[in-house]
Amino acid sequence: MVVEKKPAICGICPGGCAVEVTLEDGRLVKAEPLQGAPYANLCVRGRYAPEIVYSPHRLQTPLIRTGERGEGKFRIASWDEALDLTAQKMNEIKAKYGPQALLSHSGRGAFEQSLVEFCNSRDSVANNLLLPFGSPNIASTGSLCFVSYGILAPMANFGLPGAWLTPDLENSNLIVVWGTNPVTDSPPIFFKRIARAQRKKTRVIAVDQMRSDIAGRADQWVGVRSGTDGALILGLLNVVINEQLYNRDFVENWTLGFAELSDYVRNFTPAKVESITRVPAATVTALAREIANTEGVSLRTYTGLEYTNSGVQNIRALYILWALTGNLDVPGGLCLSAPPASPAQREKIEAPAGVLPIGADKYPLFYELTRSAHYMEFPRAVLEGKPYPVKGLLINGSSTLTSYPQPAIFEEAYRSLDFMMVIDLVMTRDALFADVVLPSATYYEINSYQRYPGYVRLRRQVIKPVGQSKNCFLIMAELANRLGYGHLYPQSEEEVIEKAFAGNPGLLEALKNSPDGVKLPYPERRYKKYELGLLRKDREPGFPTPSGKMEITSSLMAKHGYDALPVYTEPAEGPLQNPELCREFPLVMNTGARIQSTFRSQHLNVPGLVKLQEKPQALINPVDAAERGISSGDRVAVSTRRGRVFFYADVTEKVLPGQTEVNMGGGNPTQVEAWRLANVNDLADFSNRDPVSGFPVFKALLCQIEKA
Ligand SMILES: Nc1nc2c(c(=O)[nH]1)N[C@H]1C(S)=C(S)[C@@H](COP(=O)(O)OP(=O)(O)OC[C@H]3O[C@@H](n4cnc5c(=O)[nH]c(N)nc54)[C@H](O)[C@@H]3O)O[C@H]1N2
Ligand SMILES: Nc1nc2c(c(=O)[nH]1)N[C@H]1C(S)=C(S)[C@@H](COP(=O)(O)OP(=O)(O)OC[C@H]3O[C@@H](n4cnc5c(=O)[nH]c(N)nc54)[C@H](O)[C@@H]3O)O[C@H]1N2
Ligand code: SF4
Ligand SMILES: [Mo]
Repeated sequence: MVVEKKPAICGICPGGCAVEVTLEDGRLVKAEPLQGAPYANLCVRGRYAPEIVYSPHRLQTPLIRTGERGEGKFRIASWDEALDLTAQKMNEIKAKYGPQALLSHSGRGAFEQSLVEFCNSRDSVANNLLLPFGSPNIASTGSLCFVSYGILAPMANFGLPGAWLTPDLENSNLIVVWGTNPVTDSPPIFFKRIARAQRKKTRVIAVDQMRSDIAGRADQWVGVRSGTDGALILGLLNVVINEQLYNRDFVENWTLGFAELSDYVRNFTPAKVESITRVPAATVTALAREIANTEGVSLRTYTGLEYTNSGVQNIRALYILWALTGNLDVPGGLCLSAPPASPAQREKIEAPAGVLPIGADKYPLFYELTRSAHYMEFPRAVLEGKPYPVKGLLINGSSTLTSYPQPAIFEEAYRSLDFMMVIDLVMTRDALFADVVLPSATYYEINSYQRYPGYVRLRRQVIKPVGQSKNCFLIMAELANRLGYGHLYPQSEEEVIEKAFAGNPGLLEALKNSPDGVKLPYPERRYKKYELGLLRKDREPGFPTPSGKMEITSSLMAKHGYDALPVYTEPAEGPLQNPELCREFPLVMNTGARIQSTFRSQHLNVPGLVKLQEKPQALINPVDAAERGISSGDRVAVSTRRGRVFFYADVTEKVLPGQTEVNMGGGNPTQVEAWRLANVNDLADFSNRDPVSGFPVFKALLCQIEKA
């Protein structure tokens, strides 16, 4: 047996951790962290790489549907036949209904670096393949992830995307982690940095609806009712303004709308905030004082605040709190830094003129800033022909029927399509509805590259593609070829790499000779860039907003008819708005806080990982469990107005009394039974959305839990 060990990049998710792999006769048997290398990590999923890449559930060949949609009957096809059929059906739809009748959706399986750099639209993570075809309808998981916190809120406040906002954790005197659990980030870079700061005795506060991993490790956990962070933040602002703890110079010189904000927050007294958020009034006051009086407070937030009725506004309020307390772009604070530009040489791909993507009418700010279609509007387009009919769908690396609310509505749309194609590693529920299913290789099976902050590596193929699977970049490029515009995309892995470093050929040479990667010069950190003219294109001081100020009253929001102030809206389905409903469904329901062993719907068929948590859980406080005669491990029915799904109880003080956290990810056909039958999104609400982002309210709903 030939045993070989070599450095590699983990191929399980786009995190790009540096690993050392062991191969036995060319077969991957082990992945370990690459000792001493930058970005050496190995999360629990990465450790099970061999089981994941050689899973018996991997798709081996292209498939063409022979049964009814959803039935799961397919025949094996050749790549030529499957791709020819796809191109033919796309052209048929174009001839009959126009190119805009085709829509694409890309997801968490499609974030590999080369795809991101060559196939994504400039403004979002949506794949741009359909733009040259003539359709503006490129959608992605941006319709329910990242865009609120990463684009809409920071653009409205600062005129800058969230990629610019980087917490200066190393120099902080206080780190606040709000609505994110960096322990499950992939790779866990923020967690490592926070843990390092904790070893240096930096204080950490976590604001979370439950005692998450990071809250458990923090000095203080502020437990909040899901979806009410907006009220809490306005309460903190109330204290900061009343006690004049804000940074006067920043307010006077760099903000728009401070007077209106002062007026608005007057109602959010600590006592009132307690009644809304469950955070004791004394904690509200103390937290406000601590954030305002500590020099250098950094903030890390992510998805926890995105899924409530005023998600975008709440996140805006949070960033405003940081700026007003003097913690924006100062040592140890929330800094503003331009992400490094990519030297990749990609063709210019423009959106077709004259036709807007679906969703642009309902979510105009989302459209203006992402230039992509809103997938929450897909069922309306297919089933009602509004704003115009959509007849064809291409999905790459996404499991929409486990990730979108009320999947039955999406299934009905999929049944009504003229054509549907899915590219994935495994047979997803989506794929059951597709006419053509194409097998993707994992990132362990491809050649590419990975960029990190201050560092870059080549991704070298570790094993040959499993079965007939292919690099999904090349699948896209080949499809473009058949549609007559292959010249817009690199057509081989060599060409991908060549073009990725076209702006810096010396770097490519260096990379070829250094399997552990190359360190890049890292720009020196400069603070208060708004004073130095480093934020605006015209080099004038200020922010790149229409007023040049940080806009507390946002002109971008106002332009599209939204409140200019970061106003709080009570969850549409919550105990205060719906006391009637609350009698039947008394528990505040949160869904989808990450667990270590899965990545959204993925890996729930990998024995080693499933063993870590065999069943999908509903977390319930001992007080609520006792009232219902529920013990840990019991099978329980979780019901909402929309439906009833069975989970397994975890009785724990990690959740507050009256609240529950329900696992997300179940519902796919290849998963182990307990998970396959537990799609939490059957309980979510398709119509209940944040009107600015269009994101579903996944984390502020009402439910009942009963022993099954
Ligand atoms: N109720 C509730 N719903 C939620 C959430 C929640 O918190 N609560 N979270 C939301 C969030 S943040 C997100 S991002 C979405 C998840 O959005 P999705 O994109 O649907 O996420 P996954 O379930 O990870 O699906 C990714 C798919 O890509 C496939 N895949 C993996 N690697 C590759 C590859 O290399 N190539 C190809 N072609 N495919 C690959 C996987 O097999 C899997 O089927 O769910 C959202 N839904
Ligand atoms: N292992 C693993 N890693 C993943 C993923 C995965 O599925 N598994 N998913 C990936 C994806 S798609 C994404 S988008 C990122 C997301 O990364 P994160 O945003 O860090 O996601 P979570 O780990 O769920 O952390 C969100 C936290 O917000 C809390 N929360 C929920 N609702 C509220 C609320 O209303 N208020 C407050 N204050 N807190 C709230 C939850 O309890 C949870 O602790 O993670 C990525 N990394
Ligand atoms: S975070 Fe992603 S890239 Fe890193 S070890 Fe885990 S699965 Fe692999
Ligand atoms: Mo996500």
